[in-house]
Amino acid sequence: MTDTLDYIEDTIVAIATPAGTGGVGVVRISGSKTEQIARAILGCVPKARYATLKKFIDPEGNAIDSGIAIWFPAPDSFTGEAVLELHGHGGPEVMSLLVTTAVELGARRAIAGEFSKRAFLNGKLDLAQAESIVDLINSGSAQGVRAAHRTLTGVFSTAIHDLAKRLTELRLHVEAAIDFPEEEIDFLADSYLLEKIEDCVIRFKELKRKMRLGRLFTNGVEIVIVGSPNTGKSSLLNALSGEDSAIVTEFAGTTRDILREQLNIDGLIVELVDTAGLRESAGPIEAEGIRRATIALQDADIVLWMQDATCQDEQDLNESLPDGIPVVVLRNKVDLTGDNSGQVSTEPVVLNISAKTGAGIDDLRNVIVTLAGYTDQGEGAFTARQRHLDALTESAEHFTHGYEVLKKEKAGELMAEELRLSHQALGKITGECTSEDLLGEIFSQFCIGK
Ligand SMILES: Nc1nc2c(ncn2[C@@H]2O[C@H](COP(=O)(O)OP(=O)(O)OP(=O)(O)O)[C@@H](O)[C@H]2O)c(=O)[nH]1
Ligand SMILES: [Mg+2]
Repeated sequence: MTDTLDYIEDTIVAIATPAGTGGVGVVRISGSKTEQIARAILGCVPKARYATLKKFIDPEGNAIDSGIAIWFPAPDSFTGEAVLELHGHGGPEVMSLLVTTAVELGARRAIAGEFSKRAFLNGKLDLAQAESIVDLINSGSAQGVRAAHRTLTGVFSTAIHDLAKRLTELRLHVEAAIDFPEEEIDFLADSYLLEKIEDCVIRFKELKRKMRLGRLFTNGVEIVIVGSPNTGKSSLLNALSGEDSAIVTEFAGTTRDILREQLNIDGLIVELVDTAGLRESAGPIEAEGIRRATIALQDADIVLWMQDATCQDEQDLNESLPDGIPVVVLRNKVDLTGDNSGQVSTEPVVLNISAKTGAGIDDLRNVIVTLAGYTDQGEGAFTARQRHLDALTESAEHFTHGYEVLKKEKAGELMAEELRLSHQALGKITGECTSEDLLGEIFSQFCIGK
């Protein structure tokens, strides 16, 4: 922890608003020297948590700007340290001069995520809450914003703490029983114990379901359209996005580069990828396009396999598709065949569509939302990340293993140990049990000034 202590002694400064020009720009300073820096720049320490109009003065006594200063004495600030915010005019040069002035007065430029890391280290936020700040800022849908905000306010962390509390109670119960070795303990006749175990099993399942959904808010889903040339892949990209982004022609082999469009389907963020048509005989440029299409397929969460419904001998792409990824077969151009549009089979999922007229496209949207596992959870939804899901899975595995050894071998000690490990894995989510390396990795994804 020496690293962390050294690191937290510095006073840090950064521009908190985006780069470029704007009506207002904010410079934030946090740390033990903030009070003396405030005195130098403002001539006084402003009244705590009040917006005070002040001149901002450099060390030579020249006024840089006039604006609003807000002073947050420790520990009542975002970072838990003394913080000064200078709201000036949002020009790059003004902002840069304010930062340089703070540096001359003893602050150092903050690195990415440093303010949030301090908030975490000072117990203002747990790790899941701190991560949700990035998710909130980057969110691409209104539902995602609300879910990230719920995580920030602790809805997700409370669910984790609640489960952790139940694991502790179980562990104490099992440990208390094994403290009396002279008595023959029949754990499986202990209805209190069995009820608690059952309750945890349900909670693990429910949390996993909510976290999978939560991960959709942060990651979205990647959907790759593949198929033979000229089947209408690019037309579908245009139909789903409502934009004329991809070139569509009647010639096979039109698309070569990978094309990406971001969509928002009822709050589900989708990265839609259009690729070159897959075929054996292709020139060098198209062959490169096909190679890229094959690579794009490896990252797909869902594959849309485009077929031309007017064509009898559709080539079989099964070999090229990745294992275990849901595939939706789309029979396109049904405006020419006269077939009804919409879903025609569920196993495999097959839909009749027309990228040209838009028939069946709404059905496709519904299928995508269902396959992604996305449901509008309203008030209950929160954001989560793969890291959180991995920790929950690890925790659930220890729990299940503990229960199994209890059932098979009546081994209370082993159950207690597995419960301890299960609890410890949960702690990784909120950061009670996290290495310095992981913290570094997490906070480096933040922007500077956050
Ligand atoms: N009638 C009809 N024509 C369509 C439909 N979808 C696409 N087309 C036509 O089919 C031709 C090929 O469409 P694209 O969208 O370029 O097909 P693609 O699969 O992207 O083709 P490549 O990029 O060459 O692999 C164009 O002439 C489109 O207008 C449809 O639903 N109905
Ligand atoms: Mg195309």
